[in-house]
Amino acid sequence: MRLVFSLIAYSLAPLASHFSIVIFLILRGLEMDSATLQEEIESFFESAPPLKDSAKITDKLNQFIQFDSPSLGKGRRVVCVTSGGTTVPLEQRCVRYIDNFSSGHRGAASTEYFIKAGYKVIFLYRRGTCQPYCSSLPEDPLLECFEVADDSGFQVRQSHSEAVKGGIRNHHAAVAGGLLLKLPFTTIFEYLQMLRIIASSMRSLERHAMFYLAAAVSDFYVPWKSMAEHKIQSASGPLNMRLMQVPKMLSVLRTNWTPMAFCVSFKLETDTKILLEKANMALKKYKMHSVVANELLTRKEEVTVVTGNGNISVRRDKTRPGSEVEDPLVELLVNKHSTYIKDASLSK
Ligand code: PAZ
Repeated sequence: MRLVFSLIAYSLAPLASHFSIVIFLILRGLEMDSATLQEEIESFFESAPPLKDSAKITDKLNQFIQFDSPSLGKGRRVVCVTSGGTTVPLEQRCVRYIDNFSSGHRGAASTEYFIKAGYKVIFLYRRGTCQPYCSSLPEDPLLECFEVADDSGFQVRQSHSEAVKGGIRNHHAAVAGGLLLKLPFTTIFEYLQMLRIIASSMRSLERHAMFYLAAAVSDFYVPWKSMAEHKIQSASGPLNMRLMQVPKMLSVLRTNWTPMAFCVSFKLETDTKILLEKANMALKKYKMHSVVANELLTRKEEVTVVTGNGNISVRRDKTRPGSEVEDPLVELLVNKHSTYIKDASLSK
């Protein structure tokens, strides 16, 4: 018997050393990957133009997060909703830029549903995109909603009075009640610097923090230092430009910036054949709690929430006029967030 064991052990020995080499190489590869990512991230932030008013933004965030009126009670949940697309400037004194498509509707509508569900929302949005409580207003609210009453004043047109009153009332209640903080960005540099500041302010909230990352974030950028200062001249012929890859901040957000927060990212594709596969990859690679997969043309009708426990299809309720897919989507994610918070208290 002993001989049999010895023979088995003897024959497995080379295999075991082979396995340990393979495991060693995988771990070493992962270590090097994360070291390279860390370097890329540092170099991105070091070379980015400094964020204007970063001290003011930090103060606003701290006040917003700390403020809880006694009637609201302690332990309120805070979600950071990102919305709209980031731009990539091609010149330092920017005339031309690359843009990422997003109207900001998803972020603005979701913000309203999160506030309804009792969350405080940090709305990190692209300047000029859709805003919460404005969906019933016409495209140019100032010019279309008001009319001159007499020489000394103007008034709301009857046709828009309900939309204007409702929008102003709800927006004021959310801001004055300490439930909504709006922070605008334009470029990829501003967006990522602000996201990092927000994450560090939300760190202390631990599991009560949520990220709902609906913004369309650039994958490629021109590093600030290698960017032309002045407007690029067309007289010199076709333009050759090397774009660097934007380092994937989702994994540092999850593992370093706010490791306890509940993180939901979005994946947009135009080819439905690869959508779920790409969303699954993002779920695993960036350790997201959920990834919302959506296709460009149907994004307002349905989305698929990809989780470690399977996929959930979420659709707009077509029987209700004016219903939005963000309504059941936010409801589902709020429930998942509650389970995530409860799981922690059960394991204590
Ligand atoms: O802003 P919007 O309502 O027009 O569109 C929302 C969206 C498609 C930008 C969003 O749902 C999304 O998928 N954001 C992530 C995009 C990406 O894959 O980078």
